[in-house]
Amino acid sequence: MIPTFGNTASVSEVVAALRSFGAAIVTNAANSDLMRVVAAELRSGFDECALEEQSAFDGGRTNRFNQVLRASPGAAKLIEHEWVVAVADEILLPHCGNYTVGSMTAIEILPGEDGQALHRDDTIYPIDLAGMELQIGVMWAINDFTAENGATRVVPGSHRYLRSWHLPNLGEWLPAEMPNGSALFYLGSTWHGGGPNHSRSSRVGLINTYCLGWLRQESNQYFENPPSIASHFSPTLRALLGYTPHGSGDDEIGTFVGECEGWLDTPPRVAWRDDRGQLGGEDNVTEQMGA
Ligand SMILES: O=C(O)CCC(=O)C(=O)O
Repeated sequence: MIPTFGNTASVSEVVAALRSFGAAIVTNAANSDLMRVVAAELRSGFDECALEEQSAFDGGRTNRFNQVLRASPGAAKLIEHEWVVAVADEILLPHCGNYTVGSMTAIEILPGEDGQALHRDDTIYPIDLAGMELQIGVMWAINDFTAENGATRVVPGSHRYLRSWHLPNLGEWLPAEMPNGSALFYLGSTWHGGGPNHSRSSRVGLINTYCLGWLRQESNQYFENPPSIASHFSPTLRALLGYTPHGSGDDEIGTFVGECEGWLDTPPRVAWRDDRGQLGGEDNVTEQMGA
C-alpha cells in the first residue's frame, strides 16, 4: 500500500515516506466544501473536451485540459494549499530559491479506458541528478479514487532508478486509492500513470506539478494565466505561476523591470527569498572585486 496519512500527520512524516517510497497520500487534505466547488467548476471544463483530440499517451477515453484556473477559480486554493507548499518546500527548496507550477491538468478517466503508459514526469528535462528532484507532482482526488475506477498507479521505489541505467520493475505498481479531497504526492522521478477504469463512472483528478524555480515550466503559465488574470490571484499563487524572480543578487533570473499588474519584485514568502549558494549580494561585493 502507498504510505497514507491523515490530515493531522506531521509534514516531516509525509516527506520521509515520500522520499523513501517515491509517493505518499494525505487523506482529506482539503475540505469537502472546497472539493464540491472545484468538482462542479471542472465539470464545465470537461464537458468542452473533445476526446478525438487526445493522443495515445493521454488516452482515447480520457478528458483532460490545462487551463485549470479559467474553468475553476476554486482550484487556486488547491494549487497553493498549505499541504502542497509544506511538502514542496521540503523536497524542492534544497535545490532552488523558489519553485513554480510546471503544469496543471484536470483529468477525467471515463469508463472503459485502458491503463496509461507508466512514466516519470521529469523526463521533460534532459538531466538526471541523483539526490536532486527536479519536480514533484500532486494529484488531487476530485472524486473517490479506487483500484476499479482508475486510481493513479504508482511504482514503489521507482524514483531510485537513474533513467540512463535501469528500468524499475513496472509490473509492481500499486493503485493510489483515496477518498475525494485527498492528495497523492509523488516525486518527478517516480514512475506512475493513470489506471484502467473498469467501473461504470468516471474518475476525476487534478494533477499539479511544481518544478525548481530555475527550470522552464512544462506549460507556459504566463499564457495560461496572463497578467490581467493573475493580478486577481494571491501573492503566493502569483509567485508559484512565475510572477516573481528566482534567486538574488547577480544570480537572479526571470527578472522584470517595468509595469505589470501581476508582478512581485520579491517572493512573498520568506522561505522563498533564500539566496543560499548564490553570489552577487551586498556581502560578496568586496570579495568579488578581488579586494
Ligand atoms: O490520471 C492519472 O492518474 C495520472 C495521469 C498522468 O500521470 C499523466 O497524464 O501524466
